Amino acid sequence: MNRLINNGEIMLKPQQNNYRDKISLDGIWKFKVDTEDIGIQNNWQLGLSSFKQIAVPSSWNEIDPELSDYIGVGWYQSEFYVSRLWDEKNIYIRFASVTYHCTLWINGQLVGTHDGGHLPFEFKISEFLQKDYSNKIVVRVENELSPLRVPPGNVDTGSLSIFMNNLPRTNYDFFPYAGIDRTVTLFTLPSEHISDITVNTNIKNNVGLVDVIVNTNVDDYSIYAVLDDGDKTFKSELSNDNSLLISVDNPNLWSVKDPHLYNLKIFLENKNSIIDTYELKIGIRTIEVKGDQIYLNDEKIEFKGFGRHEESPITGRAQNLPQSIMDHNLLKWIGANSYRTAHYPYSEEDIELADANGFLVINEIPAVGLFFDDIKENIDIRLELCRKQINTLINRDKNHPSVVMWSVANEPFPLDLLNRMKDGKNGPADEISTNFLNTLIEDAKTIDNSRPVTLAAIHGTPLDWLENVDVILLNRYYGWYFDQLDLDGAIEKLSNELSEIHDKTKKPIIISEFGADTIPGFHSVSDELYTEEYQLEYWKRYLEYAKKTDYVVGLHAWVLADFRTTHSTMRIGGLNHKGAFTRDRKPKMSAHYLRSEWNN
Ligand code: GCB
Repeated sequence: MNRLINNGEIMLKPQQNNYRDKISLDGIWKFKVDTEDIGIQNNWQLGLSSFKQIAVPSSWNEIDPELSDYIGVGWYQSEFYVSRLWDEKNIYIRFASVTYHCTLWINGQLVGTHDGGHLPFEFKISEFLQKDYSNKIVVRVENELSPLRVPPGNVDTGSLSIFMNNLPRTNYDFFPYAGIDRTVTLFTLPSEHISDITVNTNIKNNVGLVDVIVNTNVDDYSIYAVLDDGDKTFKSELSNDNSLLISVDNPNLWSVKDPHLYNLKIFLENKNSIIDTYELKIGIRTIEVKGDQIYLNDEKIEFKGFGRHEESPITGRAQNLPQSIMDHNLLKWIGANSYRTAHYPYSEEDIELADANGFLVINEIPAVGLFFDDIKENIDIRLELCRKQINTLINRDKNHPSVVMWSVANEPFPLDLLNRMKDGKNGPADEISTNFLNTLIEDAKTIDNSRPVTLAAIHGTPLDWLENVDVILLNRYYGWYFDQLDLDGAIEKLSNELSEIHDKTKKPIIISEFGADTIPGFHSVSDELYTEEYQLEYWKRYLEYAKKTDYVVGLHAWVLADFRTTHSTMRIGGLNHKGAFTRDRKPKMSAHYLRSEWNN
């Protein structure tokens, strides 16, 4: 059986140039649900005899009322021809994301499998293809919730979900959409090619230093790079090893106000002729943590923005470029400069938009709902999945200037969570969970030592877990889940807690979530939960507190827009209503308030 090309280390995003080609397989595919999971034994991999239509990419739960809550097995089928021009080429297929488990057959032959959503994977398929006839592609997708997956579901102990009584039983607060949810691409590579590029930038005495590491599958080669921004061109020396340096005098730095991008083109040569090229957009910038502050290009930076969800009606969690652009426009409108990819990696296009729009992105793996009240073997399974996700995410996004931080988890649940929450104590953690999180932090720093690493911590998180992060992210709901309607008391508790954490850690703090469910159109002249007035007042208090607290270097309101989650008594209409915008992106009162504050 073909295997994944490499374990977590994905290839460069497909592109079209003189040496490479690509075609999209997106469109309307055949689709069949397999509630009894009988497809394999009945040879559905050879072709579906009956079917409905489905869009690729999409989340099947949003487009078929019968499948709204269905997260079992679904089968996809399509057909494609490969042009004669590709005859001698190495041909690959790339899925930008399939949630959660994917099995691929081409012309009835098993090509390979992959686990985990939100990140790309590829298979080499040249040997499975036929000439003069179309090629049949069949994909089995399965999204069952399991405590042994990341993110986990159907968990019985050690987390909040048992009290939420939610359905489907995720261990997290968003809907577990299923399907081929991002684009599917066929692409070719020259047999001798550039396999990876890593760009790091630095600034010394007004010279931008662009360090480029180029990996190839060739033994004897030379490489060089050309950087340009339309106005000026900078070229590296020719090199016979894998590193290049380009110096840029008076560089146009990448910043929030002026997200200047350069085009970097790498040339691979063998015996003086070019055999491959690859282009990417880069920004020259630095990001550093010094003391309890964060610096972009040596200037203190304050994060203003949101935790988002990459979802909307009709497309669910699937790639939706108009929605991405709209969300970026709303972030600009409201005066935000930053967002976190809560709680999974977003599409590559979304991050490209952030590069172009000057947003500071905290990029998170799908490690949400992690719990440790379990046997060591199971915890280790989840650890390995998270490690692979970090590896893949960093490989995918390491060259984006907008990505300024890696988040290795959202709200891992410490043992004894509920008691910790009740008394607000963050006493010591057990060794297993601490080692787990330290391994993830260490991995991220080893793969990429140019960016700060963090995790988003729930109320009651042990301080031991924050020892190795560079920036502390705190999700806090004083005034909503705690101290409802008592915003004075809420802010006092927030301030006391953060001051204690800061005293002990001396690190920068970002309040990475704070919010109140708000039903659009609910109003009251007196304090009332769920009203637009309460959300506005709640966010106002947090903003006022942060303004006067130097070590709070950022606020990410939860959440940009209302989003679909699981059914529970906590979630009216199956939605989390903490958005500044409704799910169809209409502003609530508080959106106008944030806009006036953040544009000031
Ligand atoms: C959190 C979670 C987020 C939830 C949010 C809420 O702490 O990180 O996923 O949606 O709270 O609204 O309860």
